[in-house]
Amino acid sequence: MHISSAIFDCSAPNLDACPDESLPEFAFIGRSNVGKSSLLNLLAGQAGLARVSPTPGFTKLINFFTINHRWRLVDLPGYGFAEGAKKDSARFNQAVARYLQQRPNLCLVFTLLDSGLAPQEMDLAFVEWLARNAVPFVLVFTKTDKETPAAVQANIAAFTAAIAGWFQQPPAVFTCSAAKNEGRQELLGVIAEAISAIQAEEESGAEPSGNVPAPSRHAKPANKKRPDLQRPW
Ligand SMILES: Nc1nc2c(ncn2[C@@H]2O[C@H](COP(=O)(O)OP(=O)(O)OP(=O)(O)O)[C@@H](O)[C@H]2O)c(=O)[nH]1
Ligand SMILES: [Mg+2]
Repeated sequence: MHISSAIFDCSAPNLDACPDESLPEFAFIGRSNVGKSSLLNLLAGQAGLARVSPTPGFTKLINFFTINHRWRLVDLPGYGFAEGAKKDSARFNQAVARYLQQRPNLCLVFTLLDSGLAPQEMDLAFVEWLARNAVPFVLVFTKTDKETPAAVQANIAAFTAAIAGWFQQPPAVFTCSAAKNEGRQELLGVIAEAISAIQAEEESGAEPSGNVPAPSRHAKPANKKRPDLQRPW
């Protein structure tokens, strides 16, 4: 897919402040410092679009970027950042949870995991929460340039084994390195496929198949409130 324009839209502190629901959205989530903003920039092809920082907890608002005037990338605040005002951190987490549970035009979530780490409790708990809340997502293992391929594969295998029992159909798995410009085409391909599926759906007027990562939530009415299951983060 060719990216012809990438424009910062707005930053929202909560769901009510998010922009209109007219465009399909692809959101990045994961622990603080895992590389969400860096991956967003890699996909957009614009190094300084989303702010990147070595300081964990840097992205504090829900940031929207419109791509090709047709769809959006959404940079979410990371979870697992303990410092700072507890109250603020809880508020942001609640905003992220509401965005993930209720945003009707959220098409797909890229859940980022550090490829250099064995499965982390918080990531496992977060993926379980996504599964329980029927949020469509894929896994993206980041920073592969920092590890040997064997170590990356071992960490991926351990994580996918740990979550296997929660899914009839396990989530798709990708790897990336923003530092080495790797993974861009594969992930843009996922987005292109999802957008094509939305177009096909709209043209046929048919109900979506509902298989993850099909864009099953696009263009549905905003009545999606599911039971407020306990958030692990
Ligand atoms: N070696 C390497 N470093 C990376 C990569 N991606 C990101 N980083 C570094 O990791 C740090 C965090 O990157 P960000 O993109 O800001 O991470 P984030 O997940 O958006 O962080 P928060 O907004 O704080 O939650 C920065 O110092 C980046 O330069 C990568 O692929 N390889
Ligand atoms: Mg960030």
